[in-house]
Amino acid sequence: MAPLITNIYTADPSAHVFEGKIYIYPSHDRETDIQFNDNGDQYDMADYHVFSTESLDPPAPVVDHGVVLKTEDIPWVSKQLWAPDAAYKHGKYYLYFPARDKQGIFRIGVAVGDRPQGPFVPDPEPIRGSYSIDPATFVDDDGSAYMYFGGLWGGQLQCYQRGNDVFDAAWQGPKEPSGEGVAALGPRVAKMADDMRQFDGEVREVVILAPETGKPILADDHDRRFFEAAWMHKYRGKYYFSYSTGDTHYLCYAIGDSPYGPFTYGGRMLEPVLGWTTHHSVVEFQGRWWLFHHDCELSKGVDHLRSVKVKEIFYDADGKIVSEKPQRTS
Ligand code: FUB
Repeated sequence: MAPLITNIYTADPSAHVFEGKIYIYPSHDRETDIQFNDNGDQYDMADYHVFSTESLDPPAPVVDHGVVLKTEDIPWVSKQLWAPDAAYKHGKYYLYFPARDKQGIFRIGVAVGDRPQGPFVPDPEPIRGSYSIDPATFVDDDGSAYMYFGGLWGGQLQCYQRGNDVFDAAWQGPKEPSGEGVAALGPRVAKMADDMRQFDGEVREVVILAPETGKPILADDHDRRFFEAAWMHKYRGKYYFSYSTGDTHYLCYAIGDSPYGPFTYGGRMLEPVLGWTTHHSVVEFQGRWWLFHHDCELSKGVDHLRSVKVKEIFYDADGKIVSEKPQRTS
């Protein structure tokens, strides 16, 4: 499958349907001399572009709307503009992004625009109470909005085991809890305030249950535990929380009845691709479902130079995500 975007390196695609088109909000990967490490220092991105297309099948040209936000414009940011997302509410578009603050701690910021392609004006401070990486914002049918976030190792989620307000520096780096019977750390969710620029209430931990035990997935279960790259979509009234397993390189999903969870592990959506990271979004467009993701084929395997791709996905009669269109017998 050919990359969708080839004029620059892009990763972590968050796709949305706005104004009848697909808009893609990716990270903008760039060349660097920083060597690969498990803290992710080589992902040294400094700006965001927005892309759009009118059709995925048949494919239409993908328009690069250019730089919509950059490090120098954001007063609180020191470096590393990682995986963004976008949302629409009350006539405004919101670009959410994680970055390191001047103390080197990841926070999540918001920038506001009038059009889906930007430009976006950043708030001068990060969202109060935000931390870690990979924001994914989901606006439910009743207009309530939620942000899912978090990422292990370089993403610093493991630094908050003592509470949302306590950054434990001893856990920095490629570390996470482990041990027999220890539950995996969950991603986080917060309801968004009506202005979409702050959290409305507490940050909660999301629980992902193992179907065979009905208990939280364990920390040592690296094939299924949450690592990073949260996404939420709704299919036939059920909430599908999807994510990357990081060091085992799967994209998985879990299904629940509430945007807060709990979610029960449902399976894999994508097997490992070329490159260490895997990250995605799921969107319905023109009556079909699409998985946006990235790999390193265009850069011939350079981990920090990724390219966005898209493939169609399907649901079977039980609501499981499958990669081939199920045969209908009736
Ligand atoms: O692009 C930088 C980081 O790599 C993202 O925040 C993670 O999800 C992983 O894709």
